Amino acid sequence: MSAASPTFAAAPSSPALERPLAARRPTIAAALPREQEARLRAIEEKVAAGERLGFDDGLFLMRTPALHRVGRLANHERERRHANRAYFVVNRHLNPSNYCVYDCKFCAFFRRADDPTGYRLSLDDIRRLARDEFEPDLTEVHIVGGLDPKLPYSYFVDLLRVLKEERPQIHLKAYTMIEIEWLARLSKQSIEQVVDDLLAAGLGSCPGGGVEVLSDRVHQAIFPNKLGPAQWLDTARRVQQRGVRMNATMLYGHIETDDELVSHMLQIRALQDETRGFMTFIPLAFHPDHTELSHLPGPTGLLDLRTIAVSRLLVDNVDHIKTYWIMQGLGVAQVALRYGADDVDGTVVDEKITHEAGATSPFGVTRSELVRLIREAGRDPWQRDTCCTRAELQVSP
Ligand code: V47
Repeated sequence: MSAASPTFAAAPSSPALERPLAARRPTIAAALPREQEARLRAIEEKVAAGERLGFDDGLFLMRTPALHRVGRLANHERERRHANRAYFVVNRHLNPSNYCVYDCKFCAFFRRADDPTGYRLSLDDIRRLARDEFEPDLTEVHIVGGLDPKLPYSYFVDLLRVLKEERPQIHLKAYTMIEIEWLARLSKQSIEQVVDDLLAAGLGSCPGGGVEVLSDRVHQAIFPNKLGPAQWLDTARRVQQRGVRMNATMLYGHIETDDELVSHMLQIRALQDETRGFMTFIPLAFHPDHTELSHLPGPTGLLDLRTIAVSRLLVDNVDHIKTYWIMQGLGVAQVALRYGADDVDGTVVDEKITHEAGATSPFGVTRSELVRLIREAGRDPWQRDTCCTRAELQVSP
């Protein structure tokens, strides 16, 4: 089912698609000049006193050479909230179609309408998949796909219904704000009506993808046709007010600046103050292969760890920080559990979006492998349900 990756012409020359000079990353150092040392101490004291960090604090943490101190601070905060637990879920991904009307420059997964390498699963395909291929201990299906103009509104609703008919116990984490807004336009209904239809069909919660970076500049440069920051926030607010919980992601390691990442985290934090509907915050590491941004190097392991740590410290009102091992790699994910992350997503199975863009991580791991990796990192593996309302220690793999 997985289609061959498309190739793109030579890297675009537009300055908007380059990394800005302001995005240069610091080198790592243990000792700091006196003024910076005082600044970091002040932040450490704020965290110890339970005081909220601000924009300037976040920017300092994104730039200080003392990365490992930032990690230690985030780890302290993570252990205060979750002790030695590392949560995971037994899940799999389902991408119903890769045809998409949008053409985001960071995406290698989508296909244009006339591309023979595209695919579209029928509802019968999905029923067969659920019947024959879903693992017996699966608790969550993560559903996200392209905005395929050939699929009617009823398909998106019936897809949930079919899965619930086959496997009623499984939680359906389905459709990003991009899809929800598309479905509202497609059906000429309000966001609220769409959410009600999806809930009636079996929607459990929404995944956090599609937000990318909440910055008008980045929006214009790399995903101008898709929802921008204001519309994404408005849609998320309305979906949460309808009673649906969701995650929030942040795509980093492309053309964004540190200011834009910090601003993104604070915008999610501000919405969470209002709605309390976000379950998990998930930094997503950009993979450049076969995208229109393939001239960019993508993030390093150090940026992965820094982004996790700063997320833990800034997004103080979202309970969980997830290291998405598919994108960050299993090795970084293990270290991230000591840099602020308390969740390692899941078994995943059949991941396509990142692998189309050159990911070298496995397509999924078994539950016992995930348990082993968590234990090796010195954490206690706690299997959870999607909304983390139930979690239990895994005594044996
Ligand atoms: O929306 C697309 C991103 C997202 C690339 O909610 C890319 O629990 C890196 O949102 N390199 C899909 N990232 C994945 C996602 C997700 C993953 C795990 C858990 C949850 C959750 C959500 O991946 C897309 C987009 O933001 N993406 N292309 C790329 N080349």
